[in-house]
Amino acid sequence: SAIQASKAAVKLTPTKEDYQKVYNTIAHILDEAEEYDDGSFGPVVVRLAWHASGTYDKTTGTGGSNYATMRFEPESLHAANNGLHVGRELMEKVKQQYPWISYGDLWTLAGVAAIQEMAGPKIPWRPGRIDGVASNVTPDGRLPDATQGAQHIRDIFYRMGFNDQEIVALIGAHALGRCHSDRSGFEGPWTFSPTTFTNDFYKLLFEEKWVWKKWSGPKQLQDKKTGTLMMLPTDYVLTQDKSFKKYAKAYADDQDLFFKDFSAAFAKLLELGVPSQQFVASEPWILQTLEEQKA
Ligand code: ZEM
Repeated sequence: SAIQASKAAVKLTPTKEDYQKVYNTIAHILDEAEEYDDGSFGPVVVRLAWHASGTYDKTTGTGGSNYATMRFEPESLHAANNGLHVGRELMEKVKQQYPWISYGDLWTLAGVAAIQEMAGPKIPWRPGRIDGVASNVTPDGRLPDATQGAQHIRDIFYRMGFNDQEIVALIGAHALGRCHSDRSGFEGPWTFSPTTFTNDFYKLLFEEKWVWKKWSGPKQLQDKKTGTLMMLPTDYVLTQDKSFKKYAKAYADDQDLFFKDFSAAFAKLLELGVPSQQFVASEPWILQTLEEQKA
């Protein structure tokens, strides 16, 4: 009918329910990993959301997740982003199903879905990012270099507007996933459960004895006991720097505190550089896990 035709032509603003559908599609795709890594695309998608957001510079207001500039060269080719084509290609499938979502919203929502589906805390999230153009790409060097020390970590994360507590909470995401020698040069997982979000990263940092790995690759640490776990030099700094250590110890001792602080810091990270008037909701939403929706 004419009414149906005109209705179809009206471009309706997507609702929270529409984004929950995208979340659900992402959640199912994360699980279709089979032979890939530890059986989940969750960790690489968390890293995609982080690298899409962590380019933010508070002084110039440039970078961040708003324009999804990692779609373009040279940002897609920056060494820090090695391997993230895996996450971007997965999200392309979702984009085809929901062409109305912006890439920035899609990638950050995927990070939220990955954390929540891997048993992590709820991450408040709302849409509003818009797609930018190639001239919006950020310069190389805005993301952290794992070979460096406390000063570098502070330089990078203070530039985004984070404090020491938030820095330590965010790096706890290394409970997830692994390093790949063909991506970063480093090798191995941080924890024994790389597809479950826990505070094990901090526990292991303090409970295990860490020794330098003897190999031809970049300097990294391994646990003395099994030799199967790893820490980056920047991870180990969290036990050496007085201020970082205070928070790392607190998160090792209190998983609830870590979940609460990680959620707040990660939600903040995902909104860096997005002008507040672009957000469609005045407050971020809490989306449900697949498990919760079964009830
Ligand atoms: Zn990471 N990270 N990261 N990180 N990261 C890797 C992997 C993952 C640093 C870093 O150089 C590396 C944060 C902070 C910092 C994740 C999440 C978050 C890898 C291995 C390196 C080298 C890449 C590879 O080889 O595939 C440094 C130096 C950081 C700060 C000082 C923050 C903040 C994160 C999120 C909140 C995740 C989930 C992974 C695992 C990716 C995967 O594919 O398994």
